Amino acid sequence: MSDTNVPTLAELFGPNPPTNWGRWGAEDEIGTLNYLGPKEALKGVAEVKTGESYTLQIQMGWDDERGDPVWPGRPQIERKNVRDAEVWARGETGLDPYPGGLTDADDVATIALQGSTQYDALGHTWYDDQIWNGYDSQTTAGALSKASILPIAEHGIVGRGVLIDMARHRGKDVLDKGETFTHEDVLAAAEAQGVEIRPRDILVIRTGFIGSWYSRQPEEFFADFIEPGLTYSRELVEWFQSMEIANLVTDTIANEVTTDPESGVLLPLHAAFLRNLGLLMTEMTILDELAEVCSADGRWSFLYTAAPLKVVGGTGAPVNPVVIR
Ligand code: UVW
Repeated sequence: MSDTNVPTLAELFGPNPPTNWGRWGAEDEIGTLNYLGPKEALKGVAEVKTGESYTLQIQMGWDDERGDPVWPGRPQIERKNVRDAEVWARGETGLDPYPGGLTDADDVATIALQGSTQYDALGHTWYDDQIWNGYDSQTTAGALSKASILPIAEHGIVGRGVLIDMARHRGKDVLDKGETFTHEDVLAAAEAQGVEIRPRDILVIRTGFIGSWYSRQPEEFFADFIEPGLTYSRELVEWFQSMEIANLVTDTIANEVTTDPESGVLLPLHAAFLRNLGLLMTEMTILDELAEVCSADGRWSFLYTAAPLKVVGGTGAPVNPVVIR
């Protein structure tokens, strides 16, 4: 026990926690993405019936005053034009006019790579000095030399996605702050929706929380900050492992209830999933429109594709997943 009476992650998980270390070799950096090959891509394609497509990324730089719903302490995106009609007119581009008269607008942005809809690198979070697959946590210093977002981005993510609308299942637009659910709740919601969660699926879970950012005041959204989400248990981690779930996608900033209500540990599933299972995590998607159309025709499975940016050494990367139904 630490002096706060909150157990360490190792204490919480107990002896021999579920792990996939070594499963894909000592050099692996993509974890459960190994589950997604051509066969799984075709299982996703088989779900396409009408060809409609939906994007799951939130807008970057939605509102200058309120900003985007980033994890407390992370900076907002700062985007600014370096060339546009006015800059050209003032002669401040530092360039000669382009031969032929072409004129352009150009901009630069400073962004937190974890500050929008994003894939986490497997080396993003750890405990006890080891990241995914047993690599030393010192490999994260300066830039991730192991288990960065790059190999995930080089691979891309394509497979059968299934949406579980936990908010709708509980008769709400948005789950409450700190409201938890388990894999058994997910299975019950799937049954109620009439959809099967299959091995190697990309599991997409809607809470309504990110969507609610756009109609709530930031002070209220972040007050006593605790998101709704999955809550840790060994059985839950074993279920994800035995189902070979390839990717967990949610519409919350951190994919799980922020603080485990029983132990007080912050984000234990980040440790159990990213570090121990090598399970891909995708955060801050917006799922409200997708949930509406799935609910309207009762089809909750689809082709899911995503291509996070190829950031060398990155702890994560922004992404705009595309779902095709
Ligand atoms: C933290 O890193 C705290 O959370 P996330 O993975 O949601 O970015």
